[in-house]
Amino acid sequence: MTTTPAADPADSAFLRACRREPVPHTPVWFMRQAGRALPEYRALREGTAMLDSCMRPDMVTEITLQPVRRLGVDAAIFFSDIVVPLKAVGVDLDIVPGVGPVVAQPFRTAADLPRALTPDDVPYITEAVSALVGELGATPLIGFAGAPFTLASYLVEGGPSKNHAKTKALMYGEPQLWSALLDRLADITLAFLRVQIDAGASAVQLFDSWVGALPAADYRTFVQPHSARVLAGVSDVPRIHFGVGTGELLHDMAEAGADVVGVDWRVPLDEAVRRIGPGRAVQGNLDPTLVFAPREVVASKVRDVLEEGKAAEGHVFNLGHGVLPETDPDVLKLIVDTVHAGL
Ligand code: 1CP
Repeated sequence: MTTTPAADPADSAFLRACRREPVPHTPVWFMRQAGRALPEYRALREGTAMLDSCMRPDMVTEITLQPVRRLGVDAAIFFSDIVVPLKAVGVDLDIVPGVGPVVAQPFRTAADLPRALTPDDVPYITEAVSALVGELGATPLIGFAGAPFTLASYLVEGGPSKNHAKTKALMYGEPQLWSALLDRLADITLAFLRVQIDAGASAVQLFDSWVGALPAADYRTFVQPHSARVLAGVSDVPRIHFGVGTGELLHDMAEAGADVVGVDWRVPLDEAVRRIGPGRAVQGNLDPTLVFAPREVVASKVRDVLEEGKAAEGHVFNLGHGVLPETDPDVLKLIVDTVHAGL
C-alpha cells in the first residue's frame, strides 16, 4: 500500500522566500485578496455585517479560500480585521460599510485602557484557523494583526484618520499614558497572533498601516519597542511587517524584528533592500492602482518589480497596499500568472 505524504506548507515557495531560501518561482499573494473585488465574496457577505462574518468560522473559512481557488496565489491570508481582538475584549466598536472601524468612545484616559485578551475570548479564531489549515493542505496560511500604533490610531481618533492628529497629540503630550496604551495593545496583538499560530498559521503579518505618519526618530522612541515585543513573541514563524508610506522607516521596522519587510509602491525594491540591510526578505510592491492600466502595461510593471526584487535575498510579490474594491479579478490572475512565469 502506498501512502501520499502529507502536503507540507513548510516546502512552499512562499515560506522558502520568507526564509531566504531558493524558490522554484517567486511566490505571490495580495493584501486584501479576500474581499470586495471578488463577486463570490460580495454574494456570501450579503446581509451579514463585517464583524459578524469575522466571528463565523464557516464564513471565514470560505472567504479565505475564495482567492486561493480563483487566483492560484501562493498563500492564504486569514479573513478577519485588525479591530476584531479589540471587539473581543469589549471595546465598543463597529466596522461601518464604506468607512471602516468606528469606536463609540475614543480613548482619552487610563480608565479607557482595554483589558488583556485570552484565547477564550476568541474561540471562533481557533476554530476557523484549524479548519482552514486542514482545507489548505500545502498552501500556507498567513495570520495577521494590527500593530500597536495603528490600533491606537483607531482607538484615539475614534475612526479612520488622514493626519492622526489626536493620536500624535497623545503620543507627544502624554507619553506615559501613550506608553501604557501601546503596552496593552502589544499584549492584545501578541495574544491574537499566538492564537492563530497555535492553531496552525504558518507565518504572520503585523500591519502598521499608518505608522508612516511618524519621522524615524519618533518611531524609534514611541513605537518600535512595543512592535519589537510583539514580533519577539512570534519568532517561531516568519514575521512580515508592513506599513504604508514607510520609506523612511524601512530600516527601523526591520530592526523591530521582521523577517520580511513589506514595502509600499513609493520605494523601488532594490532601493528598499539597500535601506533595510542584509538578512531580511522583502514583500511588495506593485502600485494597487496599476490594475486599471492596459494589460500589457500591468505585465511590464510586474516584470519591473520582479527585476528590482532580484536585489533581495528573498522576494514575496505583493501589491504595495491592499486590493482596491473596483479591481477586476482577471487582472489579479494575470499578475499571478506573470509572476509565476518569471523574467
Ligand atoms: O464589508 C467589507 O467588506 C468591509 C471592508 C473590509 C474588509 C474586506 C474591512 C473594513 N476589513 C476587511 C478585511 C481585512 N482587514 C483583511 C482581510 C484579509 C485579506 O487581506 O484578504 C485584512 C488583512 C484587514 C486588515 C486591516 N483592517 C488593516 C490593515 C491592512 C491595510 O489595509 O492597511 C486596516 C488598516 C484595517 C482597518 C479597516 N477595516 C476595514 C476598513 C475599510 C479599514 C480601513 C479604514 C481606514 O481607511 O482607516
